[in-house]
Amino acid sequence: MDLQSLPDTRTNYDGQEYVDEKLMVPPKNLDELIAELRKIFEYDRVNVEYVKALLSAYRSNPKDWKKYAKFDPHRYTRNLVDEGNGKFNLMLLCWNEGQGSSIHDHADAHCFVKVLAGSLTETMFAWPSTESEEEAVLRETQVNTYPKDGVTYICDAMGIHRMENESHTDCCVSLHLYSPPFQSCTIFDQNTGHKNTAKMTFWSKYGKRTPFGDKENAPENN
Ligand code: 2CO
Ligand code: FE2
Repeated sequence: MDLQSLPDTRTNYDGQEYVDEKLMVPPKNLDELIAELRKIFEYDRVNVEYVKALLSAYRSNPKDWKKYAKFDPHRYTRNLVDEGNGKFNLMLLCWNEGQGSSIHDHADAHCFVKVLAGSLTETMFAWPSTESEEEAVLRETQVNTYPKDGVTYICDAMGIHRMENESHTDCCVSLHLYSPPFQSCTIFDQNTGHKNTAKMTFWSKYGKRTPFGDKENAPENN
């Protein structure tokens, strides 16, 4: 799928009805948001700014998403909400106080994030140099904290990142859309730049705990 920001003209484009953010109708609830996302991602090219505007326009309501919000005391959880007719994976990530991810890429996919509760801190890093095999500390490029209803976007061209709930008192819930869907990513050691592959797993799917013994439920190490 060729998913990209459009040039300024935003014309001659097969997803015409989903180009102009000013024509976007705010979704009243999560079901309306999902219905709209499914329509948008039917097209081969998607306007990243339009998707960000749509996610921003949805006002988080815990009634909509609480059935997907499952926490684990030891690591953040990934909870599948919708498979977007094969075009994307939409999921709730649940972060207890202090929980965070490793530093990772997004496997050539596009990643949209909307905070539903609490706040989430993103630290971005430049890709480690591929020219030398020498160990090197990853170079930090940006740190941003997104509050409830905040939206952000990343793809591999922009760098790699770590996400964490830095709060000592509040948990965080965030909605993530990945297109195309992916099942593994590359993780990086901050101090050396060394890489590893990490399998991505779901703690629950459609509100139901992924069964024990299911290979899908192997420990997640991202
Ligand atoms: N990409 C991580 C994951 O899907 C979460 S950080 O936000 O992109 O587990
Ligand atoms: Fe990520």
